[in-house]
Amino acid sequence: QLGLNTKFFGREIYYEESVDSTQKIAHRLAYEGAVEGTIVVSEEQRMGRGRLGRAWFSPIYTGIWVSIILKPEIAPQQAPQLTLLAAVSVVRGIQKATGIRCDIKWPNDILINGKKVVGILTELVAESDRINAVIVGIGMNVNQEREHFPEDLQAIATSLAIEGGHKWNRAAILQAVLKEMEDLYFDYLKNGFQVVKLLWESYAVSIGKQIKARTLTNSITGKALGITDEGVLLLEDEKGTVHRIYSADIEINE
Ligand code: BT5
Repeated sequence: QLGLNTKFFGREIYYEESVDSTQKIAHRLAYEGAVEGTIVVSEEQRMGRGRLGRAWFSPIYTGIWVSIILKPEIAPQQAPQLTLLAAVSVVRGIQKATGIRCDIKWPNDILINGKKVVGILTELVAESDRINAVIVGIGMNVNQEREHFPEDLQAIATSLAIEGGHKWNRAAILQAVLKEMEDLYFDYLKNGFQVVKLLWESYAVSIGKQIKARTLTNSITGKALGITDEGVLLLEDEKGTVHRIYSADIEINE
């Protein structure tokens, strides 16, 4: 019913009206042995989640709340690459479907005019050092008006309708994003991370800028040099020391 033009992504589709979180369902399906490319889409999430236990606002009929089950043969430390791959796919899919150009802020934010329009959450299903599945969750604000967002989000969040001036066909955007992601994913499995890395760098707004990275334990200010082949952010502080940032929230200062 989503009219997908992909071969593998969406081979199995779980389409729901309302769920706690599509991630939660995808985890269960992965545990039960779901095939690669299985997707879970819901019209609403009652407990949509972001990173580090944060909430993801997922109101009914206005967004695209989707989780994709992947089964790449990669090491756990390569998993951040899939977040970047998803980000590139989202930017390209949105551009194809709507003509709207988005930026990427490391690691998982998609922005338009500095406001967040898409969030990506990559979670692993792993046993000891082996990955059984990677669940990529994508939350896209499509048809919300500004007043649909809770007050605390109005200053930092936006939607494609707000930016584009009219509502969009959500299925068409999902199709475009999944098509980009499938193509890029199979290229990645075959040829490695380089193509994704180059594309990612071309959409990234944080690279070369002064940023502040807040990790769970501390905060480091410096210049974002780029990303490594594993998708780790390299940050050079005032003393010239280069830090490898695996997970953080980034504030761009310049
Ligand atoms: C993310 O987390 O950006 C990952 C969001 C992933 C959502 C998808 S939807 C499908 C799948 N199922 C789920 O349950 N989750 C995934 P993070 O970087 O931690 O950002 C979370 C922060 O973004 C919140 O603390 C808010 O400040 C802000 N936020 C919450 N909802 C938002 C929204 N709809 N639009 C923009 N910003 C939002």
